[in-house]
Amino acid sequence: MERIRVIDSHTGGEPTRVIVPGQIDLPEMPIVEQADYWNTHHANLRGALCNEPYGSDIIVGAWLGPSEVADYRLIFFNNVGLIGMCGHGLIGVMETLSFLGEDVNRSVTFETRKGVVSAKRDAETALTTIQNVASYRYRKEVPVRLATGQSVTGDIAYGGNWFFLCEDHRLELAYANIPQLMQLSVEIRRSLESQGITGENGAQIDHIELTQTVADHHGRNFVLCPGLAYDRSPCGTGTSAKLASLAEEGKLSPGETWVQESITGSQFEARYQPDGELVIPHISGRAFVTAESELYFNNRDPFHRGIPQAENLP
Ligand code: PYC
Repeated sequence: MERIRVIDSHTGGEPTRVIVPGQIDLPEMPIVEQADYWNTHHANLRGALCNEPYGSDIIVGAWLGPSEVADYRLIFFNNVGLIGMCGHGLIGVMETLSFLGEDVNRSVTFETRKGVVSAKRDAETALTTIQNVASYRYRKEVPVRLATGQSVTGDIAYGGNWFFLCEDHRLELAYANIPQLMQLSVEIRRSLESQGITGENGAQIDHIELTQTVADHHGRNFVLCPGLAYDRSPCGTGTSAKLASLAEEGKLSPGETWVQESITGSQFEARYQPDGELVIPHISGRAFVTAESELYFNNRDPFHRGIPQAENLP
């Protein structure tokens, strides 16, 4: 029977499941190829870690390994495949490394598929601040027609993943409205695909971020993730995309704090420093370890590879 040790945490309500390092060796190759190898050769295990009955489709998984350019190599994944960068996940990884006895009260570097990022966890406050990949707004106020007849507009921005940031959705971003928010976000994503609206170089926009201003320098969001679960946290890469849009609009200056609140009420504090046309996001949040487990995969169990999720949009 195969056994895998994992540490679970949540960041602002959104779970991260870290495979305890050293259990799964991947062939030495550049990170993009190595991540593809993990995604294809270990697809069953990836699915089991992020699907019922072992977990659920809201889990973001993390594999850590050796890197030649950073302290760790870090591959993020979920129930339907790989995730480029993951802000809440990086905060969860830092909390997990601290739990495992690593010194993370220093700048720790991680090689991700989208570039090298870094993070530091303050030992006194347990607050982790990440420095994300360079982020930017690609297109402003792009109109999208929905099958329902409604039209919405949104900015297309990159924050380690591609986002469509929509403010004119006409829904209240309230927990009670999650079914309607889900329906609209899925509809927007489907429409982006059918109308061929993409990120730069044809990149798929696989995150939809509905936004709402709460107060000066304070916004709320609802983020639909690639596996069609919504982010319980304020979404680190989505917050980075938002910072890029705000910076382009001249609504947030370098070093000023933006409070990004999630649909569950959890918050990140975010700032940026300019880098030419791009912004370098700094995002602070807290994670908590929820479990240290050994998962048993008994091949006589018909669900030992999880209950598969639909790979495509419904
Ligand atoms: O925090 O960047 C994030 C994220 C991406 C998908 C889920 N969370």
